[in-house]
Amino acid sequence: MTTLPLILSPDVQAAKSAGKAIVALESTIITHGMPYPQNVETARMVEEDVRNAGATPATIAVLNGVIHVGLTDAELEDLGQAKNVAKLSRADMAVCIASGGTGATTVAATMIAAHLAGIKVFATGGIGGVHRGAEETFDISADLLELAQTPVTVVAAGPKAILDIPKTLEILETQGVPVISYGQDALPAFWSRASEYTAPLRLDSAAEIAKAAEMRALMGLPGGQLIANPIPESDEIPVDVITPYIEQALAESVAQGIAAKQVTPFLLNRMFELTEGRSLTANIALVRNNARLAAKIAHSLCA
Ligand code: PSU
Ligand code: MN
Repeated sequence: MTTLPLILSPDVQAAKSAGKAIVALESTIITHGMPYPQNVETARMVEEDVRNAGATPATIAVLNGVIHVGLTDAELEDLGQAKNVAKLSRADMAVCIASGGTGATTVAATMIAAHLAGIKVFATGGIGGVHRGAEETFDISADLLELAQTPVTVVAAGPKAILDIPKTLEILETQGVPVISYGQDALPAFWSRASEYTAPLRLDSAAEIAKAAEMRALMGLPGGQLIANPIPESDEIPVDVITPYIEQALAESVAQGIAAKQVTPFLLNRMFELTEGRSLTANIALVRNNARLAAKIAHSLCA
């Protein structure tokens, strides 16, 4: 019988053995979510943010058929520069590993790897969700179903604003996923602090978020929680400013027949071009903000 090829970096292994706070980080945001070199710079800053908050960062990727939990600086740099890296989700992760491939992990795949490594908290930018036009395309991110079955608390700035937010909330509710807005009633909308929708749930401290995760486990309920953490005010792009760009990027993706795994990277890249880099600056700020909150939650879970 083959064993699972899973390697924890020395830092992550040490933190785990000592029962210290660890925050998982994904790699698709590096390979498919941001251009080089800002992708690698951001990945490094986010790791540093987690360290400054007293926790250990564990960036996750599949490299040559091995799940790596915690990457070296050289591995981060290589991933950030690599072209044509696979974008892995629940459906294709095992095939990639079995065939010795290399791939970046999405929210779904990062949750799977984090859980295998015993990590309970994960920070990202925005989760995937129900795409606009899903009633025709059926394009619904596997991130949503992963949240329903894998016990990891995911800190994001809400669903990405390119998505159909009410439909995304409906699926999460059907799947029994708690969607918890942090410190406000409104559901955050990625680049903007507030969407026009009220979040189903609200908590105001990392300790309460940790307690809710523990309660879910005590009840034997599978799945994680989605923490929607609003982008800091100084970094946000207001809804009325960002909306026309979203509409344009979406119209172009439809006109060009962009589908499946290409949709989200295409839209994020077009938003970067249309906003002349402003969407990227906001994206970087929100990921860092999420990493800081995730570190606090990880601490509370250790206490
Ligand atoms: N957050 C970001 N940028 C990203 C992503 C998240 O700020 O690029 C990635 C995550 O990996 C997420 C993926 O899982 O986008 C969603 O892809 P899809 O819509 O194809 O499921
Ligand atoms: Mn999709």
